[in-house]
Amino acid sequence: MKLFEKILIANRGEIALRILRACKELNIKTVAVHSTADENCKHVRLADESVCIGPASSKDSYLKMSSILSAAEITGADAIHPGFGFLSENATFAQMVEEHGITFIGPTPQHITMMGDKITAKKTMIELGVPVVPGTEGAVTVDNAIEWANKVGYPVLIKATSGGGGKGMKVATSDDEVVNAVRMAGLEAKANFGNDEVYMERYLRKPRHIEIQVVGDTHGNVANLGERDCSIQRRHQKVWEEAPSPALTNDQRTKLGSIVNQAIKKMGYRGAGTLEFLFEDGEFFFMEMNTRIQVEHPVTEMVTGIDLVKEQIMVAAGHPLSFSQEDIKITGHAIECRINAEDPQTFTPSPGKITSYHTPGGFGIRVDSHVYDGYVVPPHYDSMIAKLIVHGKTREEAMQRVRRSLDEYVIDGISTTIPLHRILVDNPDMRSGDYDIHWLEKFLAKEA
Ligand code: MV4
Repeated sequence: MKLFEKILIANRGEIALRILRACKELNIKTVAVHSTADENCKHVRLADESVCIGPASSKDSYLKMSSILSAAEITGADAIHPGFGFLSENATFAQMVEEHGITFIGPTPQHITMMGDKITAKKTMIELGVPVVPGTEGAVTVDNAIEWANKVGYPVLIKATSGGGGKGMKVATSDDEVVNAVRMAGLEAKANFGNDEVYMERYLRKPRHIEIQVVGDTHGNVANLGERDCSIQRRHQKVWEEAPSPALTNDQRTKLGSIVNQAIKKMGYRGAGTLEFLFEDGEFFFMEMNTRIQVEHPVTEMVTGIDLVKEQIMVAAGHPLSFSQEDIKITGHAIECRINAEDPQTFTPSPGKITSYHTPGGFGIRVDSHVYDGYVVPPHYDSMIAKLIVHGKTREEAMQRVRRSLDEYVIDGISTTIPLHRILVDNPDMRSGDYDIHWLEKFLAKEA
């Protein structure tokens, strides 16, 4: 069966380069689309063709569906890879791409829509036998807030139906607080997502964020590639991710894996996806499903040896998965440090020219980045400029390798979060893997 002739990469930065590399290995031609601020991006230079799709502002370029579709038409691309962020979880875009006779490298618009609505996502998972966070089965309003909260049990967390990423979440600990919390959450949801609907869950106090990577094809084959522990976050931005989770037993992993596989198979899910869970006291609770490739996918690639972006492209072309669940063996340990162009203390963005750049190398090191010596980090986009991913036989070896490679990494001219990672890797809690979703914020508050 044949693959695509030419893929348009509807993204920028390191993930655009990551996708381009997969295309090259599959002998697929590439089209880069870029804003006027990104003509010097590495993937633009390496692509077979490039099209400028608009000014620096994302809403006039990377989010502009008509411009991206025009670029695909003009260059004769037969597929579009959306990467992450931007239009990657926009069902309207996925639909429009397909209506133009172009393949969207991702799930169906129906699956994107279903998982974009967090109430529907939870309902679907309940029906499929996946354990979810206890909570309301539908929307809550100011009128039934107290009644629901007493059924769910305090403390409760109010979340936006169209949300994700923590925007518009409110905790309430009593009847006194809950009505106002629902009102506030609704207002924030309306302002951020244009939809004021909210739902309610039992608030878990000290969970870990553990997510499962899944992939499905159009022939009914599914597999999971194990979990990633993404508990080390600041303001809902992941900072450090690792696989496998230091908190899971093999039994817990296998058991959740088979539940997830069954669910994904029944859904008829196609492409790569991630089920996000909270994990507390040995129990898993489904929160949300992401229908895209994620920033932290490399840690999974390192411990499984599977190229997830190639699999995405293959299954989008109608090929079966290149492996089955029995072929998946988790080998060693992988850690990813997100390197942002930010002040490591204040986290204020630090765009500008990189005056000297030396990446670490050697056994077990992978650097996914689009930047180079002399590159100017534009101020218009996400501040992540590189991902340092290490692999080791054991978690201990991986930690030593993180420290060693951070010490080798030179990025001059701008501030980066490398010094933060240098501190984290030597911290006793991090060394022992003893952390939850609040660990980093508490640590930073102590440091300040
Ligand atoms: C929760 C929770 C505790 N209990 N849900 C934050 C982002 C959004 N996707 C879900 N989030 C949370 N949901 C219940 N029922 C705590 C969080 C949360 C969090 C989750 C993962 C990683 C970091 C976090 C930081 C603060 C709160």
